[in-house]
Order: sequence, then structure tokens, then C-alpha cells
Amino acid sequence: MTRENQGARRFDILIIGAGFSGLYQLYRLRRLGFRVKLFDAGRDLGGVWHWNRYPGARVDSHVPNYEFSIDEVWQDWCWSERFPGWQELQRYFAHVDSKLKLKSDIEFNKRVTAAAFDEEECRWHLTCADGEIVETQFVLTCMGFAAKAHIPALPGLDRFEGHAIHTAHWPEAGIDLSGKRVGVIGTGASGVQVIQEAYKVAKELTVFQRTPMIALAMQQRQLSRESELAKKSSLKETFHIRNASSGGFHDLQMDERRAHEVSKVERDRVFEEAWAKGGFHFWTGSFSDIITDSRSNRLAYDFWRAKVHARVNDPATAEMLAPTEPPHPFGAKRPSLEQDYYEAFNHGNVTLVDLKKTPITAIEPQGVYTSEKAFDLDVLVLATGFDAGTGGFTQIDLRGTSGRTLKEIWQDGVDTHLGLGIPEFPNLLMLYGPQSPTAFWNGPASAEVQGDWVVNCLRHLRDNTFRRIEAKRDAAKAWTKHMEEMGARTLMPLADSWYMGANIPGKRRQMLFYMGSKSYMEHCNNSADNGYTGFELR
Ligand code: N01
Repeated sequence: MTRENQGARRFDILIIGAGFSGLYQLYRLRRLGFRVKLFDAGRDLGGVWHWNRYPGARVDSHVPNYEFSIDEVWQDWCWSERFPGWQELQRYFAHVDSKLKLKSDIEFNKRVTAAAFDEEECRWHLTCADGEIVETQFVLTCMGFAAKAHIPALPGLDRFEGHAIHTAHWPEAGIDLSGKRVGVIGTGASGVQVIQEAYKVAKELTVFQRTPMIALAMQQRQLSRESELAKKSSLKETFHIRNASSGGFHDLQMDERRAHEVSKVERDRVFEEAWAKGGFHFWTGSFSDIITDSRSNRLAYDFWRAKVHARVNDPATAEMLAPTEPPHPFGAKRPSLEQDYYEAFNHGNVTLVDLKKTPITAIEPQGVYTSEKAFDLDVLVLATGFDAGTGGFTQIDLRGTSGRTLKEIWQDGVDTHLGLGIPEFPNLLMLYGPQSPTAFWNGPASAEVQGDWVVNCLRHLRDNTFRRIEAKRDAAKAWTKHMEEMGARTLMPLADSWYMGANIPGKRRQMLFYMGSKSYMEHCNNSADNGYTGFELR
């Protein structure tokens, strides 16, 4: 023990992050008798649902897919909406805690800023923002994929005299947009949701769009307590199907035919049916070749485009929102779900600016300047996304056995074994991290299914008196290669998406998430069944 660490608190397992994955780990590991503690930088439970409280923030995975399958949690919980908003999700997390009593082992406002592995002691030393150093044998990162906001380097942003705010940094007290001149940069899922709310109250709303979002109909519904209670008798089966599915939804089934090979009438019938179901049905619940075959993909895009044009009054605006030529293959960027996003552009107080034609040249104290004109603003919302997958890790001074930081190592590309372990970083296991299905896996399902694998692994290590687990370099290289090959069989690499790390200037372009949680878990289970192949245990 080094001198400065004398008296440091010591744990078997330290979990970072109090979202679905972190809470599930705490729930399971505590019951197995591990000395486990959870740290979270926020003030309360929820992970992304603690931070993302901008107007309109709501989940894009419909319930009951989006909840824990733990009996004591679901039995007396009823949702009020099919796609719940952030306030209801925060209430859900409070309910989870009231049932599982997790908070007694959670410390909030506890941001981990640095971590170094001590090879001699076979233990991690973690430094927190408040100066405390703790020691732990294992670290479980449960930080989600969106732990680091992306704030683009817009010239003059710091000089803006109004309120400039990233969607993930929205203050708990809220920001009143009523009667204000509001600008929104970014039309991803966060931008779409803010825009839908802001146009109803703002004096003027200016939407700065770089790439049009291919937004799908949410088909939101209110849920009555009676209908929720009626589902309870089949919920166990629903969760079972969900956790065994590829993607973590109990009710998203693909049509195995090729979209471009069936008749137009039949194709439209399938598309309409998926559209009416709402949510991701049109993306991952219609024809299975949409994301692999450009002909089928184009047919889906054209169907979507016609839907949008039917709702937007001004044809030029409709063309900006849903251009004749797709900005990228449909679904190769995450589609967001909308309720009245397109109708917003029929209102006189809303202006759509095409940043590809008239880019932002500067942010001035009074507002945003494009190459064409100035827009005076009171509030500038940065709905500009996240350094997804890796940003949560690289913002920590995380040093493994070589002393190099993970940030330095990942500059040349991410290599992990199964998205669970990183060479040079022993006893650190990732949940919902890069190179696992994360972006293509419903969060609570992943928390439980991938989560059970991690719990079983930790139990295996303890039962067999192993002190150390580390991903092997050749296994990690092979996993990256496998992911690239899988990605290349799809249209995913053709879009500049956060799936590819391509939304962050300078970030290495690579397939960051594994497509298909079912085959992913087969790889993980094969490894475990054969003595954790690809990992070194000692
Ligand atoms: O971020 P994004 P997000 N100048 O990266 C634009 C989940 N989520 O926070 O496409 C101008 O998707 C950028 O433009 P372009 C969900 O998985 C879920 O919206 O790069 N514009 C894009 O339009 C989602 O996919 C929910 O050309 C700039 C936007 O900012 C993920 O989080 C709700 C720019 C960023 O879109 C991320 O969504 C919210 C610049 N310099 C989020 N830089 C739900 O559950 C970036 N942009 C519903």
C-alpha cells in the first residue's frame, strides 16, 4: 500500500454508474456476498435518465420491454405511457430502490476521475473528484454509451450572452423556453424531442439542421392502470422472450423475405403494418434485408419520405426534411421517434436552416451567424450528441498494466474481447460498453443478460480462487476483425454515425457496436463454457 492510500476504503467490486446495468450488478453481486459499492457522478439514480431531463426527453423503447424483469420490481409497477418520459423514468428508478434498497450501497456525487492498476497488489486504485482514493479488486464500468456529451468547437460559443446548453446538461430547475427566441443545433433523437416541445411555447424556434433525421412515428399511447394490471399474468413470459431475443424486444419480429422481391402491394402492406405499430418496428421489425441490401433500403426510405411529405405543408421545407436522395442509408444512423416533429415545421414561428448549404460561421454574443444571415437568440440548445461508447472511458485517466492511458491506446482504435475486457486492463469488465451490442440492445435486457454473464464470471473467479482476469490481445484483435467483417455485410459503414465513431471529429472510424445480441451472447457463453477462452485467468 502506498502512503497516500493508507486507510483507503477497500472493496471487492466497485461499480461505476447507477443506470440499469450498474443497479443490476449491485442487486445481484450484493446477494452473492461480495463487498460491493456503486459510485455515480450524479445526484440520484437513473444514469441517462438522471442527466437527460430536457423538455420532451423520453425513451424510444416501448414498455414493458424497458424495465427490469425482477419480480418484486415489476409486480406493483404500472406505466402510464407506452414510451415513458424522463419524469416517469425517474419515478421508476425510485420505485426500484424502494423495492431493492440499493441506495444503501450507492454513493452519489462521486465522479471517478482516475484509475490505475497496481500489478503487485492485483488491485485498482481509483481517484474521485472529491479527492478520495479507494481500492478495489474489480471495476465494473456501467457508464452507458452516452456518458460524455459532444460539444462541437463552434467559434465564439463562449461569447454567447444568452443561455447555451447541451441537452444532457439540462439544469434540474429547468429552462423556461416560453416566449423566447430558441435555437436548436442538431436533429438527432435529442434535437427532435426538444424541437417538438419548444415550438409550442417559444416565440421563435430556429432549427439548425446538418443532416435530416429519418424520424419514425412513435405511436405513443396512454396506458390505463387496468390495462397494465391485465398484462401482469403474462409478463414473466414476455420478459423471457425479450431476454432471449436479438435486440431485447419481445415483439420485434423480422419478415425474412427481401423487401425488393415481394410485390409492391405486399411490401406496402408490411411497411404500413410496421408503421402503425410504431417505434422501432419500421426499422428492425419489417423486412430483414433493409439494413443489408441497398435496393430494399431505398424502398423503405421512399415509403418513409412519402409519409413525411404528406405532413409538411411547404414542399421546399418537406424536401429539406426528407430529401429525394437519402442523406445516408435508412437505419444506418439511429432513427429517432417523433410525435409531431414534422407538424412543427408548419408553424409560422419555426425556421429550418440547412447547415450544409449555409454553415454556421460564428456564434456571436447575440446569436448564431450562418454564411447567409444572423439569428438572434435567447437560448441555444446544443443537441449535438455524445462521444458515444468510448467517451465515458477516455475522459477518465484510466491506466492499465503498461501505464499508458486507455485514451492513448484507443486513439489507434478500440480492441476489446467481446466488449467485456480490454488487454492491459485486468479486472475491469465493461457492461453496455463499446464492441458489445449496446446501441442495438434494449438497455434493461442487456443489463440483465450481459449482466448475468459478468456476475457468473466473477463468481467463477471467486470459486476457483482466481485473482485476475485479463482479455488476451490476440482475442481482442480477432473480435475487432470479426466486428468489422460483420459490419461490412451491412449498410452501417456508409453513414457518418455515432455507431461508427464518425460523429466526433478526429475519432477513429470503426464499427463500435455489435449487431445481434443473440449471436453475441453465443460468443460470450462459448467463451465461459470453455474456461473463458480469450481471457487469461490466474
Ligand atoms: O445525438 P446524435 P442525440 N454542427 O448524435 C448534429 C440516444 N437518445 O443526442 O448528423 C451542426 O444522434 C448532428 O448532425 P450530423 C439515441 O440512441 C435516445 O440526438 O452529424 N450540427 C446530429 O443531427 C440517439 O441516437 C433518446 O450531421 C452538429 C446531432 O447534432 C443517441 O442517444 C433520446 C454538429 C446529434 O445527433 C444520440 O442522440 C435522446 C455541428 N458541429 C437520445 N455536431 C430516446 O430514447 C453534431 N451535430 C428517444
